[in-house]
Amino acid sequence: MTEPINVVVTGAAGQIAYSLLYQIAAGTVFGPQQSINLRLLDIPPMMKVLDGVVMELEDLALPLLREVLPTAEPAKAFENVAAAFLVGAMPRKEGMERKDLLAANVEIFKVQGEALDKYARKDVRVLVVGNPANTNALICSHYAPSIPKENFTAMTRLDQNRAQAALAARLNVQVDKVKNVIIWGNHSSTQYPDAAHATVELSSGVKTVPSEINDNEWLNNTFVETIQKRGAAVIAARKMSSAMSAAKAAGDHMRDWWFGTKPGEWVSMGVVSDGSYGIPKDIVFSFPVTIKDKRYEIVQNLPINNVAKSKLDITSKELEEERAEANNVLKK
Ligand code: NAX
Repeated sequence: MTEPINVVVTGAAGQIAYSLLYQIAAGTVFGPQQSINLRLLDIPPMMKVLDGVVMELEDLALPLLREVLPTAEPAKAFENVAAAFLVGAMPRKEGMERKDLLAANVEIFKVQGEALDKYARKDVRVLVVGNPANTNALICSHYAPSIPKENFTAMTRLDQNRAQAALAARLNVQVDKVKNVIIWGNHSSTQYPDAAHATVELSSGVKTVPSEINDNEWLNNTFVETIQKRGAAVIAARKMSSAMSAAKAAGDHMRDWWFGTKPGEWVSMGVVSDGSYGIPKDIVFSFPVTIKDKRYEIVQNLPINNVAKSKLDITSKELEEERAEANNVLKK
């Protein structure tokens, strides 16, 4: 067993963290040989709830789990962390407009970016889950200039997993037979779930998903809208937002970042745009990436047709607007 690494989860008393912490402690994210010191950050009113989470973590009796530190102080939570799951965020309340939500979150992610800059390892891998995840990741990176901006990512893996599952259901195959579906853009209803490059493994060989489904109307409209609105559908049914599936996706994202993608496969992650596919630079945009040695590369040269191009424009425009609103807040 290797030396423990420090891993921070923010929003640790919340519902996504409740499922995520088990995965981290059980070894499904950082591997079965990697022992973990957990740092649990939440806000002062949640400290009692967090005590209960700590008790349950103890009661898991998992050998990989070493120290567990519940705290409301970013300076302690981010001390020497190798990986950060930034799950905690200000939720949208009734009557709140997007810019109010952004303003509240800009403040949170500024503080956490500064704490990462000061206390975390310089090679820390940061995954932002809390919404608006893409723009929160951008702000966080901005306030942590000593950490490479490539180390800040936003989660669109839940959208990818949803898309993969929807395609597998439509094709009536096991979910892992479908590969390389892409989520482009923002983790919001403007995201573009794109099955154009996806493949499916059938007994007759590997085929492209569009040729097997053979229904452009379904692929361009029904499928896209179903994935865009899936989060809202879960809320309508459960009266709470996705948590179990969000936590699984966060674990998937970090595990692939840590251990790499399989040959011929890519995954979608919100990363700082380098201008690939004509996307404006310096927004956190979800691209297909391959990962090796804990470094990702944006998959290049995928053909983008006019339908796709117009959808990429919509979601990048929204991210530029979010960035402008965040900058306005920061200037005040
Ligand atoms: P909960 O409301 O259950 O938990 C959030 C926790 O964060 C609370 O315990 C709260 O006290 C804490 N928190 C608030 N401000 C904090 C701060 N400054 N520092 C530390 N902790 C703080 O929400 P949950 O369902 O766990 O969702 C968490 C976030 O994930 C939300 O922003 C949600 O919108 C977002 N999601 C993102 C997804 C994605 O794919 N990127 C999908 C699922 C989810 O909707």
